[in-house]
Amino acid sequence: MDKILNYINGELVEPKSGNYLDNYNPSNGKVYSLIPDSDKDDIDAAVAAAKEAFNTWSKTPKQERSDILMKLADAIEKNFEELVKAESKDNGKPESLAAHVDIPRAPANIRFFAGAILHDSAKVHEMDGMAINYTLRKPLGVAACISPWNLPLYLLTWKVAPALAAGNTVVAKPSEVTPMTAYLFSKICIEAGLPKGVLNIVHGLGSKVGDPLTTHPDVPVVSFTGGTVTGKHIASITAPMFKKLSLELGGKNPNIIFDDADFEKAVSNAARAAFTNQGQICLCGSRLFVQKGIYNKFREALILKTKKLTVGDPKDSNSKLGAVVSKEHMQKILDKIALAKSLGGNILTGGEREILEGDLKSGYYIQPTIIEGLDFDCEVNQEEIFGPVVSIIPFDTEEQVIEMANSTKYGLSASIFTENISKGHRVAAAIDSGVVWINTWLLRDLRIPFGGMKHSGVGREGGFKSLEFFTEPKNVCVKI
Ligand code: TXE
Repeated sequence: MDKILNYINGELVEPKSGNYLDNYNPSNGKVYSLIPDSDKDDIDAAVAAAKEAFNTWSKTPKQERSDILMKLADAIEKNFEELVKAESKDNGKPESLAAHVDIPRAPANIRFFAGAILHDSAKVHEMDGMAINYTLRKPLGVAACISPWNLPLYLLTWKVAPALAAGNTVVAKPSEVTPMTAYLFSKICIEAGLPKGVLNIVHGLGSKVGDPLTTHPDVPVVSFTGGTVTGKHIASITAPMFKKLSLELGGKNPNIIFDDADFEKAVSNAARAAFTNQGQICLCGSRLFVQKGIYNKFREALILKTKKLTVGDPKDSNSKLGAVVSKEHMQKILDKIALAKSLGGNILTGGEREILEGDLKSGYYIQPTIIEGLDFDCEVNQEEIFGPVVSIIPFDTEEQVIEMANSTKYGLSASIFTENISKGHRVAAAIDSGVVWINTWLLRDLRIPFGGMKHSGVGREGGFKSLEFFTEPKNVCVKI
């Protein structure tokens, strides 16, 4: 059985305790590899290696850092097929999705920041001929990058790339639920000649590895993407240590369809927003508000479209949905569907575990599910489900839908579908969320600041914001 190893100081090493955890393949529910059950000792070794490497890496010229990162991106592409299969096997998602989204995005992230670091610039503030102020930006030191299981390599590189480009060294902790692509990435780093200690990857359980990492005195900065509860915990333990913190957390994102929307575009985006990656993207549109004039027609079109989405073997290119990430997560989603029913929700399609044949019969598959008839403020419409489940809610007026859209504690993203430009802009401005799309969903420009309001997070990453986050500004005032 494959044994995943930690990547510390340029080498692949066993956890110091010698202990391992089982790694499951969600498509068939079977254990297929072992994950290091690392602890504080492994984190201490990784932070020490990163601290030592910082002395050289932070002083390495930007062009050289950029060249090394570009090589890393090329090396990911050389291993594309292997990474696609590994991401799908570890996470349950269709290989076709990994091949179109997750894996291509990893080298894109790295190249973006390898380029951005060469084109960064600083402002000068002149004081009426008396003085000039300028701001130097210095890397912070050892950065902790903690990433989740839904887009494993994509989100790992989204954090690691800007941290390294800006001159920090990194200790990364991938999710214990999906460690395989991070392990392959560590082999790729060795192959591409990344200097030792610059990036270290320690595998293992959330709190057992995460707490020693986030509270380590030699780690001044923490970038975390994951659940809101974990984010709250990390904030509570790192704030008294005055660490720099970025939190990308959950979402309960509204997708708002007005009567005057381009109907076909709105239906297909609503299905995409609800079910892509089995609904396991923090940006998924899980609350679907449809204006009453088109409600019935829209509902029927969405049901039809959803019924055509094949749940199946992630290896099969016809499968639009694969397995959800774990048995526990599957149960959590099924419990939420049961709760929806108990609250009076009507299941328009789906609602059940999907049992596939043969070797896949113990896999964690759930039918894409549409629920109607729930109050906008009930638990199911307020709490994140993070599965292939969408709740459809009719509305009358613009004011009413804004109020319902803003009723949750989250504020990550929103989509609005209307052909009325003024209305689109007006509603976008009124929705409490960090990202708003008009007439589309999940169109990402890597230059824009990305992140959420309210309980969806703290801080923004993306583009030069990420480079700012992973550096400390120092203002210099020169009297002239
Ligand atoms: O996430 P966790 P879970 C949401 C989604 C999901 C819920 C819980 O609703 O159902 O969160 O998922 C690491 N110190 N999202 O429990 O635990 C953990 O090992 C440091 C939204 O799987 O937050 C993993 O690497 N790190 C989300 C990472 O945190 C700790 C994506 C995320 O896991 C830690 C995933 C600790 N004490 C889930 N405890 C998004 N925003 O996209 C755990 N971790």
